[in-house]
Amino acid sequence: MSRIALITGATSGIGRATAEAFADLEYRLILCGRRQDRLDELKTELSSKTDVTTLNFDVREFIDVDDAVRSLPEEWKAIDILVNNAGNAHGMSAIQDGDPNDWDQMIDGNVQGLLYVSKAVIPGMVDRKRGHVVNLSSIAGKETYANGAVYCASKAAVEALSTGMRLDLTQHGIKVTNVAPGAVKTEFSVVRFKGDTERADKIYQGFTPLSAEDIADAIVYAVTAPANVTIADLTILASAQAAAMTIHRK
Ligand code: 8X3
Repeated sequence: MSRIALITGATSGIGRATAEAFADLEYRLILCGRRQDRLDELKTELSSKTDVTTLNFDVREFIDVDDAVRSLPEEWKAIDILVNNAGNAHGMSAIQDGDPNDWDQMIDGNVQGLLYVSKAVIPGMVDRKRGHVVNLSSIAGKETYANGAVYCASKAAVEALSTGMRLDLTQHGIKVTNVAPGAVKTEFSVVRFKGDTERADKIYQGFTPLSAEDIADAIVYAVTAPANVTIADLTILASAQAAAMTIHRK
């Protein structure tokens, strides 16, 4: 039987590319996001390849997350793969200038949200004694850079959660993969810079950044590894990138 994958933040960027790659594998897809129109559009696009259903919730509201996952019909409940992709950067400034609302969005979305979806999905995996959790961290979870303290802290938390989940879940037959991308050209920087596309575009100038599809390829590698192999941690940088903020630009 085809595997069932639940992807958060599925309507854009890495989430969308992962949904498309999983559709090519004919995985049955539970696409999650906040924008029903975009979920519907993606469902229509991918339905020619595989079974697709959608769940509309904000990962930051545990009750909504839990209700949505519980509402899945019986034939969708046995989730094999959870891709904790939803998350974003909000603002980029020195700590003394940071906006607490931005901090809330990053901590609530990237950390609490990941936890809430995990809480709604992982107990079923434990009962079934199988599953694979893929957490989207970042190079920012491995190194902290100036003006990014809170975003980096939120991704450092994801790193710790991936390790902690692996410690707790391995004995239950569940794999955990931590994926840490570097500079990926998606809506990420536009969101980080609050719609300032000029500032966002500058991030990717003078080199070839990663694409969302590059990261989806890595996720496919992890989830298709043989049963005896856990891809624990993948750090993926653009070829011109030596570290988070060390990029060789032409
Ligand atoms: C996104 C990568 O380096 O902009 O998580 O923080 S970076």
